[in-house]
Amino acid sequence: MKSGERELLEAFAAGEARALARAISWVENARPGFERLLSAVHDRVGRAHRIGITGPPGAGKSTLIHALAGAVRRNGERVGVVAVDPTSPFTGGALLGDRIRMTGAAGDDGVFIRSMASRGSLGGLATTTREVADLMDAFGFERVVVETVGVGQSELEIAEAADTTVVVLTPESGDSVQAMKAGLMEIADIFVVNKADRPEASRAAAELKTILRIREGRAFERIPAHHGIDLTELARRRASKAAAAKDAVDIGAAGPAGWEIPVLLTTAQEGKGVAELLNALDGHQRWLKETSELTRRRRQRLLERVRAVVERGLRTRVWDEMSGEAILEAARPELESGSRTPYDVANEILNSLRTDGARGR
Ligand SMILES: Nc1nc2c(ncn2[C@@H]2O[C@H](COP(=O)(O)OP(=O)(O)OP(=O)(O)O)[C@@H](O)[C@H]2O)c(=O)[nH]1
Ligand SMILES: [Mg+2]
Repeated sequence: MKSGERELLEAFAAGEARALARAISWVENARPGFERLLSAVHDRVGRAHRIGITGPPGAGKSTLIHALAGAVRRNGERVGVVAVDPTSPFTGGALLGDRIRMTGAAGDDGVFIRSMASRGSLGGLATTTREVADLMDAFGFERVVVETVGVGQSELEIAEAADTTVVVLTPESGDSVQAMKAGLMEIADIFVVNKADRPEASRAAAELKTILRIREGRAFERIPAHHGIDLTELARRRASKAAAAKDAVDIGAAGPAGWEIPVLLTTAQEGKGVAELLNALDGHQRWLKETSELTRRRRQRLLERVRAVVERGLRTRVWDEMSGEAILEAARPELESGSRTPYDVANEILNSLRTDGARGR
């Protein structure tokens, strides 16, 4: 380990917020040694309650997280927030300083908010976001909240990596239908209908409850995927929950220790319903622990992480460290004239990985 890394780790272990910010940048930019850093803090990961907050653009996720962070702070807990910036796909070049923000009362280092550019992440956005959440967890925050817009595969992956996933909708007509299409029904542990100050909020919540009931009832069927999102695993997860669901008569599934997905109403702007949300979050965390679902989810995530890091490593080796780009460049004329196929060239690149590897890189 290099001396810079050791220094950073010491400051990190001492709880210096600046060290956390630096560690996050290190990981986000995949600077040399970032995986050593993550490895070094790994034994401190796993204490935080990881909360994913997702939903359509403008649903009030950030406002809600702000209010939630306040409530968490009043309980004496500290909270880290990772916001995956959806609205500006070209913020990859934004100054890092702009993307670090400490909020809360003056001098309150119990809330740490970090936003991430949603494009251009070297090792894949989902993995990097999880690693940033790991850092916050290892740093000692009791709650780590990840905000993502609920559209697209990688956003779903991010939300799925939480212990507890909250899907935030609004009373707008069609929100729940959209959520269903986007695969949000399968990942939600808690539903929130925000903007409850608007008319139709109760109606929207009731509608959502009806949809949930219908879906729970046929949770064992394959649910057709939209937008190329693979719902198989999600459906399996939902099915295991349904199998354990408490209210057998109500949703047509049996089992003792189930989690009934609550549908809550909030007015994030006014902080209304936030205490109830925190309650539901605590309830879900308890349920996770009591049913050893937490252990199951975390075990699965460990395997996923190994696979993701291997894939990232391979990508880096082929394209950055080895001759992948050079071979591709050399093959370009033949590729363009049609005398070689993409598969042929790809094979050459893959074979070079083998020979380079054999040379003991
Ligand atoms: N009427 C009403 N407006 C709200 C409420 N909560 C948030 N808003 C407003 O809704 C808008 C979007 O809020 P955000 O918190 O930025 O929503 P978001 O889901 O984080 O948005 P993105 O991150 O861009 O997807 C803002 O203008 C908020 O002030 C609420 O409870 N009632
Ligand atoms: Mg937001």
